[in-house]
Amino acid sequence: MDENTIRRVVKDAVAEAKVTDLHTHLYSSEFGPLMLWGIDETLTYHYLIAEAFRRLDMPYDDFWALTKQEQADLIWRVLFLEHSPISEACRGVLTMLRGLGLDASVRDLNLHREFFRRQDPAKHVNDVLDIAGVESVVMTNDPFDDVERPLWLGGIEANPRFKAALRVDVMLNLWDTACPKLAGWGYDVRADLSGNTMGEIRRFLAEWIDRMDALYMAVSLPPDFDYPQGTIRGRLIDECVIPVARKKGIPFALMIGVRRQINPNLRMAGDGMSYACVEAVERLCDANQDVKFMVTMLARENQHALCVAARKLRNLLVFGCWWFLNNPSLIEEITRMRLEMLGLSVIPQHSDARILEQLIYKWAHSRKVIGDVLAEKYVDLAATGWGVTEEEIRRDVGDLFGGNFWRFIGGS
Ligand code: FIX
Ligand code: ZN
Repeated sequence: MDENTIRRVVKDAVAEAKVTDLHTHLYSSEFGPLMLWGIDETLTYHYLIAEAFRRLDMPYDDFWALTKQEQADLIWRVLFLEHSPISEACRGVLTMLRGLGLDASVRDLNLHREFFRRQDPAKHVNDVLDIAGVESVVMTNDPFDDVERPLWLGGIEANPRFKAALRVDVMLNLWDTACPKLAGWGYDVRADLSGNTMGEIRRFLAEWIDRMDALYMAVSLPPDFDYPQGTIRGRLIDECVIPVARKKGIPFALMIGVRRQINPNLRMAGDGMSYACVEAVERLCDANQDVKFMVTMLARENQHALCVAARKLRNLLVFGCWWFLNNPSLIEEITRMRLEMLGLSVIPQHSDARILEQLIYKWAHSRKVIGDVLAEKYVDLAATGWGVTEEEIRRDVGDLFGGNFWRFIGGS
């Protein structure tokens, strides 16, 4: 294949790839109020709230007292009408509208609202996944959430394109909150972790993995996360999460580097980040080589060392350009580095979408960048005399956008 043909083949393969989106905060329509969708939810996404407050001088509480629609109107005004919406999160809203077949040049938000009012949520879910080229998404499922928990206990049957992941943040990061709740649900646990506590937590985790059919367990962690540690979190990881991951044969996903609530006035938009310790990931993966770990880190400065760690530890799967890294310039840099250091044995991206329609823009934008980087790599490869074929390119692209994940977790 000549260079132009390679670029076209890669572009087509990436555009047509059916994605498994391994970390989102989405829910299907069966979850009722947990499913977030539509233009007002999209405009009040926490990425946009953070950006809007840079343009607002109103007291924080006045903003939070507004209805969702009023908040969306305000964000639309300050971020889209009063200044050109060039940030990644703003551009994403417009890519999303265009992807849905709407006129992205329309300035009147009410015209867009009309479209969303006409949609039936259950059908709309599948339509949006199809438009985004997403085969399935993995949710973030929290048994400590008072809205979500009863739905699972009631035997909810979710849209089969929505897979579960058991989120263990409350247990690992807020033990003082988790312990009394577990006790209230009948588990014999104690605040100081004595007695039957560890066995009971293992029972709790195993029961919820079965109930949700969870593909993996997951946690987000602060930058000072270390391993091993004799702290409550350290002990819970060693004596509960890892043994259960081992027994169930499912990975433990760690998302490292978030500093929660550096400005609590911004509520969910108030989280920051910092540089974290890759050596902790290395020690964790080395000490537990029979357990699979999926890791993403929030600091750009951690990405190179994380690649090196993955070169040494085959039970470590590096995934995604998380949150503040989910911007074209950073995805490009990080994807190029990962392909150069780890070949095709990575998962270049996840969406982290919270609002259904974000799948459209997050995947459109990421596909473009990943496709360009990948094409460059195949062109370089062809220049060595190694003949690349369309079949091989499609195989590789399929692995990056889903196959690697399913193989890693031991599925089909
Ligand atoms: O911990 C997480 O899963 C983070 O992705 C979220 O907490 C964060 O708010 C987010 O939506 C980032 O994209
Ligand atoms: Zn997330």
